[in-house]
Amino acid sequence: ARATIGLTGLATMGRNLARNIARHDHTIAVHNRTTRRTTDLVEEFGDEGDFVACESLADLVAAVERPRAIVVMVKAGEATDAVVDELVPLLDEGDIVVDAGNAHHRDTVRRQEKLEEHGLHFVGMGVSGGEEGALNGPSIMVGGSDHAYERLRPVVESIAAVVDDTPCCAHVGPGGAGHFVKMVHNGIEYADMQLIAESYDLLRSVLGLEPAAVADVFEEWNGGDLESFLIEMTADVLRHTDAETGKPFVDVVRDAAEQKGTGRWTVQDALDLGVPVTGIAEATFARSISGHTAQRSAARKVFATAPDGDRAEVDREVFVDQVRAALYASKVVAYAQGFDQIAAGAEEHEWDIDLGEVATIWRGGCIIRAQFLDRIREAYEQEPDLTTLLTTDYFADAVKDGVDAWREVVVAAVRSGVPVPTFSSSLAYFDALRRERLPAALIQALRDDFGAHTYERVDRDGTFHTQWAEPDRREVSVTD
Ligand code: NBP
Repeated sequence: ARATIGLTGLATMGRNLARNIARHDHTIAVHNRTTRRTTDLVEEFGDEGDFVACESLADLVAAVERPRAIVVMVKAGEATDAVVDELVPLLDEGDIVVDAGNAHHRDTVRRQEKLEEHGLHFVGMGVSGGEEGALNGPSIMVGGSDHAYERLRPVVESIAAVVDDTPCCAHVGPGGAGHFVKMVHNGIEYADMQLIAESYDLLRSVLGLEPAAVADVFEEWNGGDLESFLIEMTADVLRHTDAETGKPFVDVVRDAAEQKGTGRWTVQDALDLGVPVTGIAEATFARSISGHTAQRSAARKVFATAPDGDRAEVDREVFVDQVRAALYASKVVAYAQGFDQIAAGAEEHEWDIDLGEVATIWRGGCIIRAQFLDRIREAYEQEPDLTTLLTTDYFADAVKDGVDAWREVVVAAVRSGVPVPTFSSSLAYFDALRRERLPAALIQALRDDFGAHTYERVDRDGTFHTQWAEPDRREVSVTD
């Protein structure tokens, strides 16, 4: 055995991750179910590092130094189970299986428990940054035992993206913590992209700007607080022209967004945890609406003649800046909600996740990398048990400065018939949080009326029920 680490699953992600590992001077044993992928990798990129090509999983296991670390990078779900089941009898006590795919954290916990019975460690490793990140430095979120992380650390730290001399990888916690944090990362990515898409739609539909002009706006925004990989990429994509038709590329792409499921998982998980991640939820539903082509076409037929609303009369320069401020404020809300979910998940599963560290490792490598994350890191460094990011000085100022613009933009969107679900729901969340009294009081009263669900009072402790059906509607205390 001479390899430091083994990796099975050499499709797009696995192949690039293997090359990244080899380029950092670790001997890596590689394997794929279809051997062709293994031989192709070694033929094409063998000179990048020290690869040990293996034809079978047994060969792979035999090639790695003990305690072994075997990375599995296959299609999430059944394929992962199949590979893990095949690996288990080949391994020895103390060996480590690392699932680097996008698994659900509950599956990770299940696999961990199963492997524990065999004296094996199972690590759920979230890898963000897509194909390019896997090759040149992803953001890596590791979940599993301390022992397993110590074994993996030299490899993981060397292949991760680096920001300010800090590798973008961390042992975020035990159990499914790594895959959980990766899941919320993807949820935030949904919200971030939807906010960008709504901003683009507003600039185009309310101001009538062409995609190339919208690209100019995004490029300018990338020089300020909004500076991020996605904003930069938006400018680039909007400037791109379709080679075949000469039209703006964005106009030849079918407007039905796809989803592989991590956004949906995030929202489902948030519902279970009781965390209002409205930004992520609206972004997920917006993709879903876009894909409902039958409903969209039926509605277009019936409502074709309904007025779109009047295109709001706005000053171009003022409106562009208002959209920027609204985008930033909504983004603050979406991230604050995502971090709330991580905090709630950590508490629920007893994972003790350091939120500042999460912000730190998202600064590079991953899709949502942004300057903004430095501010989040600072906020959690100052106050690790922060109730909400929204109220820390920097973010509170951003929201206070932007709130008038935010309202103006939502009004202009509503008036112009442009759907901005994430802008408006983020604003609603902000307004709900800061409201002195919420109409939840009426909901409690109604629940007590139809279902005797009881209520609490603002003026004294205890739980009460009003006898609504009795003529005197007497209030009774139902406290023990
Ligand atoms: P895919 O998700 O397309 O999976 C293809 C790989 O799975 C191939 O190596 C294939 O082997 C193997 N495989 C399958 Br399918 N069924 C198998 C089985 N029963 N036994 C053994 N191997 C099996 O690859 P990917 O796009 O590289 O993604 C890998 C993982 O990384 C996924 O979990 C994905 O969610 C995650 N991820 C992807 C991205 C991204 O940007 N693509 C980003 C972050 C994370 P074969 O060659 O023999 O068919």
